[in-house]
Amino acid sequence: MKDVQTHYRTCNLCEAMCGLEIEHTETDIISIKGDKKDVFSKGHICPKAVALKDLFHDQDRLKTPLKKTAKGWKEISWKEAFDEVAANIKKIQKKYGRNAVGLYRGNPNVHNLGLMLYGSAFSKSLGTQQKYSATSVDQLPHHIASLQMFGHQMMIPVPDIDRTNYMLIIGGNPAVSNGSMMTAPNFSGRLKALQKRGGKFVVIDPRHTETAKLADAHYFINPGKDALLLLAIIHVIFDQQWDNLNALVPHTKGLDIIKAIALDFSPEKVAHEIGISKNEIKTIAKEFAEARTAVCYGRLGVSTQEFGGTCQWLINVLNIITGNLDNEGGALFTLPAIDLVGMSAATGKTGSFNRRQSRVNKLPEFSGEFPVATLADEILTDGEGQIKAMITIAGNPVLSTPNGAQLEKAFEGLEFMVAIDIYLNETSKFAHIILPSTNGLETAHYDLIFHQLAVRNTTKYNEALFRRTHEQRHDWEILNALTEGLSGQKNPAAPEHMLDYLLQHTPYTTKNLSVETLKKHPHGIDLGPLQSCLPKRLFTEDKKINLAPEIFANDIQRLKEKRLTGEKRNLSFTLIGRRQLRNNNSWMHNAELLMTGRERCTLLIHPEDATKLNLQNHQNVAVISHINRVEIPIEISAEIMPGVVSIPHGFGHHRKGTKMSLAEKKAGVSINDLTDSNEIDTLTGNADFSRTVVTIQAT
Ligand SMILES: Nc1nc2c(c(=O)[nH]1)N[C@H]1C(S)=C(S)[C@@H](COP(=O)(O)OP(=O)(O)OC[C@H]3O[C@@H](n4cnc5c(=O)[nH]c(N)nc54)[C@H](O)[C@@H]3O)O[C@H]1N2
Ligand SMILES: Nc1nc2c(c(=O)[nH]1)N[C@H]1C(S)=C(S)[C@@H](COP(=O)(O)OP(=O)(O)OC[C@H]3O[C@@H](n4cnc5c(=O)[nH]c(N)nc54)[C@H](O)[C@@H]3O)O[C@H]1N2
Ligand code: SF4
Ligand SMILES: [Mo]
Repeated sequence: MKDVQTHYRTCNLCEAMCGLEIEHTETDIISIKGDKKDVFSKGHICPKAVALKDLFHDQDRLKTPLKKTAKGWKEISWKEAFDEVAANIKKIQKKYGRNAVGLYRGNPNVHNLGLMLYGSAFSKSLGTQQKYSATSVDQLPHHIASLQMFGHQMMIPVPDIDRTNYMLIIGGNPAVSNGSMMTAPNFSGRLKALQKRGGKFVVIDPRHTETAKLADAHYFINPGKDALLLLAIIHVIFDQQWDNLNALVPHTKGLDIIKAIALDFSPEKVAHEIGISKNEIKTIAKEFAEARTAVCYGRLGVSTQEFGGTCQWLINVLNIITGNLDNEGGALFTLPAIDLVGMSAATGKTGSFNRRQSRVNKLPEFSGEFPVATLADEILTDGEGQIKAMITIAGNPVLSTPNGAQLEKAFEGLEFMVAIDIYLNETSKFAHIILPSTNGLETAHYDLIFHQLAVRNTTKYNEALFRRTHEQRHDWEILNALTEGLSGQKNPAAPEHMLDYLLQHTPYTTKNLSVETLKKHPHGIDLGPLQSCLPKRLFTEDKKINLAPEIFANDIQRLKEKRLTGEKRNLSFTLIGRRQLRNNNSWMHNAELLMTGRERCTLLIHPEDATKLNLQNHQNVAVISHINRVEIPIEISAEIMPGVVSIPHGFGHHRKGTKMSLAEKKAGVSINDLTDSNEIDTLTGNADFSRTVVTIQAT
């Protein structure tokens, strides 16, 4: 028997930061369990963590650079790969200008210390304005609301779930997603504890989700109508004079403006559109206002919709006018050991919005990026500034961004593409060179971003479990080599040294935090519950919270116009997505442990709708949007509201030329072959995944 050791680390898969206890030998994983001593997660894990073993041992995982040739993929040396990438990028930028190279960064970037630390130097070495990321199919509205109201894009209020008396969850399904923009390992356990101490939580969702099943109340809502619901709740609160800003009174402005705006949105006026009765809306408003402490939390379902920006603004407004912002049991701000907000603000960098517009569709820039919904247009539309080469880093936009088929067409025509990715998948297959990095277990881990969003301040660092082989490279080594190839300069420091430097500037000056200290605490160090920090941590110029930023106040006109035009409905359905416990966006469908059991890529449809269309459970149907058509089996369930259907995102692995053998066998279809890249929240540029109209036909 080989030497068995135990390694403790944080799971890098989702935002929950669960501590893991991994038994292993020098080369193999024996078991993966929750780390009961983890100061934050206290032993909680989900099935995905156990699949880290499958990911690690996956035969399809790439380890050496690949080059596309006429005879197929060829393994090449790292030196050859780096040289060739740098030469091609330089050639294209010389010929067409710097903006001819596009960059897309996917979700795992924010879970990866190396990509976080070396990403911006690499991006600078490209010098392009054509930058994109998964932010604009996700949380972009949160950042813009924070930038406008609190003066910093990363000042994201975090629900104080462990102390609140009432939580209103809109468009989030944390029982499955484990929470997002809110790091709270064992989210469901925390919700149950809330109920146990006499509190209540309420869910607003077009589907009776796994979270709704635990809730004290659940209301179906017509997709995309959340801005109206929030305005109606705010209307009732002002109308009944339940508003009370408490300690924030001297630190806010714009109260009269938001009051005047809400005046037009009484429950009587808007309830029929929302699909929640006026009395129910009044009940929600009353419960929220009367609770000793309350917090509203809105996630992906309200961010990726036509008025996503407005929704996130109004959620903050609701928390503020009921005196719950910056208050125990309401929404609080974190103070992480590495205080990215404070550090960036000290150098004058608080974020940016709409400094420039995208070339083709004139969409607003955010933090140096354009909305990814317009990426294909920027590649396919001729003219100065057209993208001729692409770099993707840990992203699979073919499956994860709207109108994936259009993006495939765009990628196909590129002069050069490079993918930094661990798989040959639906996106990386278009690359001329693939640069595969090490796996999560082969790299050191520190959550720079998720400590920033956590419901408690903790800090934790883990070394790599397995040493990389000589043929492999870490993500940070790849970025560093490419940066050097492009700019002649590389970062002399290793990630651990950079981390140490950041820890030296910690606000926890008495804790003696350093990488060395953290190594001695493999279960993490607790830094205490979130605390009130305003007005000290307001970064607006006048040091006031802006309750009615101009861009949002003006957007109300668009909301009103939209209401007047209305929508025609004729045996058509609104298509929404759904997350499943054993998926992680598009990239974990090759893990055996997660792919057992019945078919998961199905179209959920309400029994009444199925009867109307004369459909039987599990039969195949064609789902048709004005963009495309897919075929998929149906699952009849009263869990979804009538008039709405749902397909999980991240499937569609039938495309030719990939190397993910298990995923290909359970291919499913991609919801983003149906979604339209022109359907966006025009204010923020975020993708709108709650407006896709489809018809359904038996096949
Ligand atoms: N219709 C619809 N579309 C959606 C959503 C939805 O709900 N509905 N959700 C959206 C959301 S919230 C998100 S975040 C996006 C995600 O969008 P993306 O980030 O574009 O997609 P992922 O599926 O996360 O792809 C991650 C890629 O990174 C690779 N990878 C994994 N780990 C590593 C690593 O350590 N290093 C490197 N170099 N590569 C790695 C994987 O192989 C995969 O190719 O999808 C969005 N798209
Ligand atoms: N198991 C698993 N966990 C994950 C992921 C995963 O793929 N799988 N992905 C991770 C990522 S990248 C993210 S961003 C988070 C997302 O975390 P969540 O936001 O919690 O994830 P979703 O399950 O997409 O929840 C969105 C909810 O919004 C609902 N919804 C859709 N349209 C509307 C609407 O118009 N109004 C309202 N009120 N609701 C609507 C949907 O029915 C769904 O229940 O999850 C993370 N965790
Ligand atoms: S909930 Fe997220 S962080 Fe926790 S074990 Fe599952 S995938 Fe990992
Ligand atoms: Mo996401």
